[in-house]
This record gives sequence, C-alpha cells and structure tokens, in this order.
Amino acid sequence: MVLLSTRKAWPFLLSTFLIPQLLCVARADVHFYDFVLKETNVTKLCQTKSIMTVNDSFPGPTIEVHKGDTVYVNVHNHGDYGVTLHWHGVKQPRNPWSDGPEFITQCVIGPGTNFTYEVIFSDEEGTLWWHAHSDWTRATVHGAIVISPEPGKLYPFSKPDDDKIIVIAAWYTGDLKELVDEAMMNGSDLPHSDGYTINGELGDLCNCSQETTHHWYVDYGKTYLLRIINAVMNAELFFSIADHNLTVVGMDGGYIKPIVTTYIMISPGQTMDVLLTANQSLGRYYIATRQYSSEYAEVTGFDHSVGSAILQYRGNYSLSSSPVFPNATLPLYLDSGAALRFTNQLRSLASEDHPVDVPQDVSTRMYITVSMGEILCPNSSCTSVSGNKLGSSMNNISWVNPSLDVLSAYYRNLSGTYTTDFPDWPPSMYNFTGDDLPDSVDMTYQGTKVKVLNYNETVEIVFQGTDVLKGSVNHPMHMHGHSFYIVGIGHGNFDNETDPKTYNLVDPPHVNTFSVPKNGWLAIRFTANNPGVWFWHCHLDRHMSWGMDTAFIVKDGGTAETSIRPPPAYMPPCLDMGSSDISMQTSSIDQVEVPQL
Ligand SMILES: [Cu+2]
Repeated sequence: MVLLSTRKAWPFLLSTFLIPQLLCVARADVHFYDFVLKETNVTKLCQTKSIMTVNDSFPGPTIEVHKGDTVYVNVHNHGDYGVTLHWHGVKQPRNPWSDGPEFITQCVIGPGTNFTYEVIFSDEEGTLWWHAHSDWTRATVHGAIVISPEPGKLYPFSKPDDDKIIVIAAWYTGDLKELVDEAMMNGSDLPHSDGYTINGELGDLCNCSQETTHHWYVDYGKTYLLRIINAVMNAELFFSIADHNLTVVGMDGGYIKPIVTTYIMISPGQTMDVLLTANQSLGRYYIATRQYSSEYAEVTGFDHSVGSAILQYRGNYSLSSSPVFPNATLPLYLDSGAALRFTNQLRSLASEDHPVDVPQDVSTRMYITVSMGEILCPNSSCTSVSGNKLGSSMNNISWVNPSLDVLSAYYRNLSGTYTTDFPDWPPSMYNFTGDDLPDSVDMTYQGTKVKVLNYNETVEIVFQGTDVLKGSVNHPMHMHGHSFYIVGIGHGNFDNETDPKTYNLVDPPHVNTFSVPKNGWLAIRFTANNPGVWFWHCHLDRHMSWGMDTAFIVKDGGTAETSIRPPPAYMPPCLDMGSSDISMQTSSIDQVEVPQL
C-alpha cells in the first residue's frame, strides 16, 4: 500500500474558531492512496499464471478511514487492458463520477493512463471493500475498506483487542479474461472457479498449497473483530471456524443486533463484522469456507473445493498433527436450511446512536422478475444446443452496455445512449416459480433501459425469482449509491395482499447486497436521496455479464446541496474503443420492443 499522506480537513476552516457552536462539527480526514494496476505472476494449484493486481498484492491494499472521511485514490494502469474501480457500499453522496462501473459512470482507465477517484464516505461504518468493475477483472483486483467510528466515538460493543481482515476470493487456473471473452462470444456457460482463497491462499486442503496456507496468530483471552468480505465471483459461501463461536455485529457497513452462531452464510458483495474470542485450548483450528449452492441438486458442476486458513494460538504447547476442522459447524453445499436460519436472524441494530430510517410510505413501487433466459443469437454464431445465447434479465430486459457511459450522456443531455423505459412490472404475469414453465417465457430482450426517480422518492421493489429454464437460484442484488432495507422475504410468488402484512418496518437489515431467494421474493425499501446514476445488478458476475443489470437515474432535488456535483476536470475518454472488450455485450443502442409473452 502506498499511503502518501493524510491531512485534516475542517469543514468550516478558520471561521470555525470564531463560531463556538460549530466546534462540535465532526472533523473529516482526507487520505491519499496510489494504486498501481499491473500484471503479477502467481503460482497456485501447481500452475503459474499472470493476474492483474493492485500494487503487486492479492488481495490488494486495505483502505483505512474514519466515518465521514474522504479518500483520493490515484489509479495508474500499468496493465494491458482498461479497468475501472468501484468502492462497494460507499454511497458517494452526489458524486457518481467516482462510483466506477464501466459504461455506467465512466469509461475505462486505459493502459498507460491514470485517473483519481474521490471516494466520499458518509454514514458507513464497519467494513466495505473495493473492486474492479469492468469485465471479470475483480477476480483479482479487490481489497478491504475499514471504516472506524469517528474519532472519540465508540463501537456499539466492547472495543475488540484487535482486527482481522478476511478476504475470500475465487481462483481460476486458466486465463480468466480469455475464457470469459470466448464464452460470451459463443453464448456458452461462463467459467467456474477452481478454488477459494482466504487472504490470497487456498489453504492446505488444496493441491500444492501446503506451504502457503494463511495463518492467523491469536492470543488466548483476546477478542478480535473479524472483517469478512465475500469477494468471490459467483458463489455464496458458508464460513466457520472450528470450535469457536462467531458473534456477527455488523454487515455492509452498518451495525446489526448481535447474532451468536457457529457459521455464517455470506453472499458475494456482502461484508460482515464478526467478534471472535480466543477462548479455546491452545492449538490450531481451521478457518474454512465452501460454497452454498442454491442450484437444484442435479447441478453439480460448481466448485466443491474448501478454502482454508489456520487460526493458531500463540504460546508454548505441542502442536497436534493436524488442526481441528469445523466438521460439525460448516454446513454442506446444499444446506438451504442452514442458509435460511442464518439470514432470517439479521436485524438492524436500530438503537438511539444507530437508528433506522425505514420509509413507511412508498411513492414508487416496482415488481421485478429476476430470471434466467435465452437471447436470440445473431447469424447462428452460438454453440449452445438451442442455438441461442444464455441470458439473464430483470423484467425480461437484458442489459446491454452502451458505448458512452450513462452518466455522461445524462449529465450532458445526450440522446441515443439509453432509454428511460425500464418497466415497473414484468411484461406478463405467470406462475413465476411454477414447475414446467412454457417455452414461451424463455426469451429475454436486450436493451439499455434505466429507471428515473425523482429526488427523495421512497421506493419499494419486490424482486421476484423465476424458475425459467429450471434456472432458479439465489440472486444477490447489489445497489450502488444507496443502501436499502430488507423489509420482506418469502418463498414462492409474492402476494401483494398478504405478504406486505409480514413486513418488518421496525428493524430490518440495512444493506447494499442481499439475495433474492431461489424460487422466492425479496422486498426492499429505500429513499432515493442521492442524485446521480446508480448501477444495480446481480452480484454473481455470470448473471451480471448475461444482463441482470440496470441503473437508476436519481434526479437533482432543486438545490445545489441536492444536485449532482460537477464532473471532475478529467474523466477517462470513451472514444477509444480500440481495446473494446467483448466479454460484456456492447453496442450502440438498438432497442427491441418487448412483446407480451
Ligand atoms: Cu443472479
């Protein structure tokens, strides 16, 4: 990590000294980081390959701030292809220019160029993370963001003795960019990972990994704050530490009511803050993670490997031959009951110091199917059995990247980049979660359709999973620029008469990523109080690549303080399409009308 300097920034400069009542205004620090993107050789599973890294490090450097600080990250691209970075869960009030998703808020930082992100923290506290947001580069380009309470403020629990960051990622043995580009071109399945890393290491349960297993040394009697990040590309994870209880106290940069558990289920994109007290016999204990697969049991092609690290007590004792494994507490791959038992316990802290602000009235309602499907393949160029491309969609629209980013087009009032007709409802109602759905519901339609919201609208979205193509799985939906409340969740089709009566409007979890359950529904609420262009999408990258994406445009609120900030002097240009990536479907706008299915 290259941390150049940190300086204090006083909101009201010298006048503060003259106005005593402003002395209580929180001080915000400003931090500066340099991130150098470059190819680095790494050997895992007995094979050496080159991966894109930040500052030669996998996972990349940690950004450390206090609540409310601002960070400038100058990204120097010394790699071979264009990349963007995203600050996952950082709301960036009024500042979509530094949010990062390619073709949504910017174009790529080209090789040999640099771009400085201004990352503005506001109410986030706990753990978040950053990652690349162009193609599948995030597989190796990611790192933690640690947000401590404001100076002088306390955690809502006893101060831990120390912190420990745990970044879990997916490892692919092949050239991931090549594999993804090829699969996207011929419409076939996207790559599956070959292992799960904990802090960059697969652990000694995997081939050729004995020497490099990540060790975490602890002192008996101390309590640690684990900051766990699921940076995996396409998998929800179970996670457990042998013989040690976990107390989950935070999630996605906010606090929750403590949950004492022996395992967690964490979706890709999510972060969890977990207290662990080292109170067991001196020895070695496996920290272990494996996939929670919400696919049907017949689907067995997922990565079955177990990623591991070792918690080791400091002190004088003889090491047992092998660390203890969490056999009894790490759920098996298909244990949907264990996944549900965990997620059903999540509640916001909702205390005086950490209140909730759940919209009680709703001004905009959307009912959105999240679905697998097929896309007509041009010129018989696809290799799949049906001759069509695999696709995924929301309300039957598969997102197509424009060639100019949506934010620039919106800000400059340019037409031809996107349309504003993202539908509030599916094109037809059918038994979304029924068995043996007719072929007529298989096709999805491509478009660059966004949803426009007025400033301060209160939005309720009910996401409805479907079983089209027998492809129902959990979809971890992620929203940029806002966190949202999980007010309801259920199995089967949403019933707009009875299900709202089950809503939790008192202490629902406040998150940036949450899974729509397989063959079920998820109801979320948020207030659109952040003007800008904000991507939202499934955080399984295979579904994101296939089109389960769209964007909100949140309009300005009529005053300077409620309007998008002016763009920075330099944004990476979109004109050089010479390095155009084909792994995301990119075209100028060519909308297809959505028929009634
Ligand atoms: Cu998905």
